[in-house]
Amino acid sequence: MKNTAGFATRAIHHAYDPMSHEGALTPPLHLSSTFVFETADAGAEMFAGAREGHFYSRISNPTTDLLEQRIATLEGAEAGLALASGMGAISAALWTILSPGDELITDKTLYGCTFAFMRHGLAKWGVTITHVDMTDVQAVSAAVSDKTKVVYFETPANPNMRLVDIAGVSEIAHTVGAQVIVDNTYATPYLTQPITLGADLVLHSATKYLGGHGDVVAGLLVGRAEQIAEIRLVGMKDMTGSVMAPFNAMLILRGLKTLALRMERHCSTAHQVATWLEAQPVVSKVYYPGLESFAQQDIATRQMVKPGAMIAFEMTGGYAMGKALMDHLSLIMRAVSLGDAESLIQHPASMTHSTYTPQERAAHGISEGLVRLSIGLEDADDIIADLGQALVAIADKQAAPA
Ligand code: 4LM
Repeated sequence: MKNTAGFATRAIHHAYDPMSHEGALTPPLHLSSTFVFETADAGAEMFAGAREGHFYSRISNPTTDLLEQRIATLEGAEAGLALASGMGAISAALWTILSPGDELITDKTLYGCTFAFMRHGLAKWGVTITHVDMTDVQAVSAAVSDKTKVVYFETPANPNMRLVDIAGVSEIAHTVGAQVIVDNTYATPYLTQPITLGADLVLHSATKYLGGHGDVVAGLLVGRAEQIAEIRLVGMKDMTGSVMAPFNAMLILRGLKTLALRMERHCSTAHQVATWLEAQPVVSKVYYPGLESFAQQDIATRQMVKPGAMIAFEMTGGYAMGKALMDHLSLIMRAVSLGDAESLIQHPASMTHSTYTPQERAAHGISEGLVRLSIGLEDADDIIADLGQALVAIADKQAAPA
């Protein structure tokens, strides 16, 4: 298969020839933890990096290797690395790159555990963490200096859907020699490929859309081959041991085969639900990059093929109303995580972003009343009907005499 094949074709076929595997259509699952050396010298050469091949599954494994090649081609990167979780990818990469005294500049909005890892983890080891509003490229320009080693952000950002101009911020970061790391979990490579826009490293919580079925926790990282090799041997092998299990790699390889199809459906349903939500009088604000009302629509059209399937919204009755809505839903599941076939709803301030203090949430633009909705693969009419019946139930309760 040619490397110029389309996204869906590469997601299904890239780097695998059944005829080299007894004709098996589906890539075999290699559970072996260790691999036999042909001779003692061959083993020594592998340890010295002078000979290619697998020798221990904390370093590499044929099943995870195939997944690493697939995610690299889908992101337009030289190489990929499979890790135990999204947090494993983040910590392995940052611990490899940063040293005490370095500065990491990051956006104000980050997934709660990423924020906690930086604030309570990296800072403890002498790394300066500077939060900047990266929706403002000028603010990034004013913040970077020769101490800045890494510029890190999510786009769209979890949970409030703020977008960061990947090309603009990358250009600024590179003027001071800093590396740009983008968490592409919300967009997936189907919608945005940050490497092609100037980013140096791209990571995923593969737990989400890439796996796609809510049955695996996993992380992926892509970038230049030399740097990925360093993160494999330092951040993954020695510092964190955050290795993806081969079985999980197989589940993600299966998920990737339908990524293009699923994203098309996720996006078209999300557009319908966001439009419906915006028309409800008790919904005061909807954050979805596909809506005319979305403040950064220009960036969305520039760097996203479609606006994705994550929606955040606020209600006129604040969190009390949001909670009542969540408790009256029957199809949409109350759960954290995202990107699954099932639509999921959660409250960032008390759940995924409870790692921030209330003061930090206020300073970082994460409002207490925000509700987050991950649109699944159910029929759009059924998702809307579930939200509609919950709104009616809340209104009935409010109208009922005490
Ligand atoms: C959630 N998120 O939001 P692992 N990067 C982003 C994420 O949303 C997450 C991670 C990294 C949620 C989990 C409960 C943008 C996770 C971390 O969970 O370590 O695979 O990924 O609901």
